[in-house]
Amino acid sequence: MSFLRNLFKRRTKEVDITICGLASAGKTTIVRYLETGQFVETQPTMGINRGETIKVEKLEINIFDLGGQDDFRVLWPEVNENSNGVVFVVDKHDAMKFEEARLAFQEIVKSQIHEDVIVLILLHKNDIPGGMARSTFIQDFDLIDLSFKWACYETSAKTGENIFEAFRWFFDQLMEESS
Ligand SMILES: Nc1nc2c(ncn2[C@@H]2O[C@H](COP(=O)(O)OP(=O)(O)OP(=O)(O)O)[C@@H](O)[C@H]2O)c(=O)[nH]1
Ligand SMILES: [Mg+2]
Repeated sequence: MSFLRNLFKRRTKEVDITICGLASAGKTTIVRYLETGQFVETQPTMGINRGETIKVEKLEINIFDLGGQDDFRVLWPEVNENSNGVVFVVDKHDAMKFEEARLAFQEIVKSQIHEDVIVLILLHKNDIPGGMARSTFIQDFDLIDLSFKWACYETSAKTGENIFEAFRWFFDQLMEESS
């Protein structure tokens, strides 16, 4: 019996995650950083980009990197509906598009994901000085009222700041959820 239990314990679990956010927020750059451990120049994502499957302990993580341009946002609901975790990326310096980002985020949490989905919000491009402060962002983005398991990190794919910490938290939650 314990042999069987060990056998099952060792089996990997496959999870799907999506990376959403407005165009140019930095989604693909973050995915490439996760894959290569360094900053890589990217092209805008046309539609959906299926990234590499990342293996973390017992998890096999399929990454769906979504194009943020207006035309591609119609594709988000279907992918989000099947995902175990959502990463939402916001360019902390793009004040003009902040409201648009907030509405896109609200749409996801209100109608595109089921209740046990893990939500990671990245206030991104933190290597550039200034931009929205994390505490203001948490308030203005209505994160406090969120009924999901969530966390918000300030990140940079130029310096790698907090990328490991943010995804460590995210993958830990996904592991807990799927064990
Ligand atoms: N300074 C700085 N620039 C970044 C960072 N991350 C991404 N960028 C830049 O932001 C621009 C857009 O990056 P992408 O990763 O292609 O953005 P995206 O969110 O995937 O955009 P779409 O695919 O169009 O939705 C590129 O010029 C990146 O080099 C960062 O942490 N710091
Ligand atoms: Mg992209």
